[in-house]
Parts: sequence; C-alpha cells; structure tokens
Amino acid sequence: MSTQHNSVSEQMNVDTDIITLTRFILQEQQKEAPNATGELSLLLNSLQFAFKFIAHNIRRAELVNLIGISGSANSTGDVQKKLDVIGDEIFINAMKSSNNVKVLVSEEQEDLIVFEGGGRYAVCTDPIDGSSNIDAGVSVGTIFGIYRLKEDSQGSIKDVLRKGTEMVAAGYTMYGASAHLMLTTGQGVNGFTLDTQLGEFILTQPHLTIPKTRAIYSVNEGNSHYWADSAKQYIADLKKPQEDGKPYSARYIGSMVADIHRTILYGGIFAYPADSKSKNGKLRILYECFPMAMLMEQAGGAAINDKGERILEILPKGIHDKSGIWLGSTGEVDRYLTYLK
Ligand code: AHM
Ligand code: MG
Repeated sequence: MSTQHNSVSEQMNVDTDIITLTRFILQEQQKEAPNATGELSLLLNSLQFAFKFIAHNIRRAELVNLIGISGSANSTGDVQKKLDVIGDEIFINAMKSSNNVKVLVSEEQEDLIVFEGGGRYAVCTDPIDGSSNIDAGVSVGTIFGIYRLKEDSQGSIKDVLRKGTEMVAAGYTMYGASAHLMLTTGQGVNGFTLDTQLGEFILTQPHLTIPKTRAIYSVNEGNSHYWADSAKQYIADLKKPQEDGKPYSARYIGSMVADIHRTILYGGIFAYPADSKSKNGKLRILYECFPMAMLMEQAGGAAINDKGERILEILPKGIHDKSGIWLGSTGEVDRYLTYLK
C-alpha cells in the first residue's frame, strides 16, 4: 500500500513529507535539549506568526494603500512608513501574546517594553528593515535576536545590554517574491520558504554555509568620503583586476536583509563602515548587527567592526547603539583585515 502511495506521489512530483518550521523546531528541541521546557520553541512559533502576518500586509500593501508616510518619526528620527508602524504593532502583539517574551526591543520604540507575565526571553527586532525600499517593491525584512533572561531577572534593560555571543537564537525573514526565513539557534543556519497556499514555512535550505570567497562587495559607496583610508584603499583595490584578470562585482540593494541574504547564498562581503571622524555607524547593534553576525558566523562566515573586532563581542551601552560592520565570507573579511595592519 505504502509503495503504491510512494509511486503516486513520485509520479505527481509531490513531496508528501515536507519539513515545516514547526516540525523542524520540535525535532531540534528533541535532539538538542530533550528536557527543555519548550518555551523557546513556543516563542519561535509566535515569531513565525508575526512573519506571516507582516508578509501578508506587505503583499497587499499596494492594494489597501498602505504605502506612504505615516506622519510620525521613530526613535532614531527616521520618518516612519505606515508599514513600519503596522509591522511594529504586529510584532509587539505577537510577542506579548506568546507569554514567553518578557522584554522587547524594537527599532521603532524608543524604550524597551517589559511585558506582564512570566516570559523568560528578551527579543530584539527591527520589524521592517530597509523600509525606504518599500515603495519600489524591493525586498525588505524583519531581523530578530533572542536572549534568555538573566538569572532571577524580572525583565530589565540588563537582559539586552549584553554581548551578541549570549544570544540563543537569531535570524531574519526577507519579504520578496516569497518570504524567506533564515534561522539559527546556535546549531548552524537553516533556510525556510513560506508556502502561502499551505501557510507554512518549509525547510528549503538545510545547513546553509557561506562560500569561503567570492568576488562581490556590497557597500554604499556614496558614503566613501567619510570612510577611513583603510576602507577606501580596500575597496579601491577590489576594483582593480584580480588574479583572474577581473575586478570584483559591486552589488548593493540598500536593504540589509536582502544584501545579507545574497551574501550568505553567494559569498562576498557586505559592509556599512562607520564615519571615520564621528565614529558613528548606521546599523544598530542589538537588532541589526548582532543577529546578522550570529547568522554569518553560524554559516561559517565572519563579522567584524571597522577596527577588526568581532561584532558579537561588542557590549552595547544603549539599546539603539550603532556600529560599523563588515561581514561575509571569511576569505573576504580576512582580506579587509590586512588593510588594518
Ligand atoms: P532602516 O532600519 O531605517 O531601514 O535602515 C537600515 C537600512 C539597512 O537595511 C541598509 O543596509 C541600510 O539602511 C542602507 O542604508 P543607506 O541607504 O545609507 O545605504
Ligand atoms: Mg527599519
């Protein structure tokens, strides 16, 4: 009977044993921590609801005229788009109702939020990153990093002003033609794709690893006037013919999620250097740099700041602190490091 079933599904080219995100999370928990309380699994489940809901709103944005300026400014002074506000609300509500989250840091909220109830986790997020691209239909994404609360904590800023090495999970969901979730719980990186018909994230890219080298650089060169000489020289040298006679290719979308997604899949280097005089970076440590650095390291890549220090070792002083960042294939990051000597 089962052979007959197999042959029918094979003939119809239907995989009847797909791994959904929920199945994956439960399997991982069984394998890695069979005695765990399951709280992190439940939290990841609530996260996927937020991703689906945000993906749904982005897809229908044009239809319901969500695109446009909402008229308010967020904590870092940017003009918020309607979708930024909606994405933030969706995220807050999903985390609040999960009952597993005690502390939430959002790019769109000046202060951290401490929920009532007994959640044991702190979540840091940029609910819709790259929102300046929304009107052009270019991919945007949600970035997230998760800490377990400190021992005996009732939920405070101390639960998130910690090194990135202490995060227990991180990832992003990129909303484009379809939604792609890249997730790490510290056991490598796995990629999932949202099947909108099934309403499920399906494991499509298990055990992702970034190529060791690739002649692609991704940086907003419009800012090069403000870079340190080392960064200027490094990028200038990438434009010269290399050993194979060809220069590096430049690829820059301007959505961190999309630029990192390509970098993980193809290899290369992504950078957002800090201003060499003011030392100000643009990308925020807790919910942009840390999650991407954790993913990159878990995929076999590297992530450092302008001084060559490991991103995950930075200790943030404020929840919206920023840093310069260079991340991607180890071969490419190592090459940048040689310019710092
Ligand atoms: P945002 O969080 O306000 O969307 O800003 C972050 C975005 C990143 O997605 C992207 O890497 C960067 O800003 C692009 O900045 P720029 O337009 O200066 O190149
Ligand atoms: Mg944003």
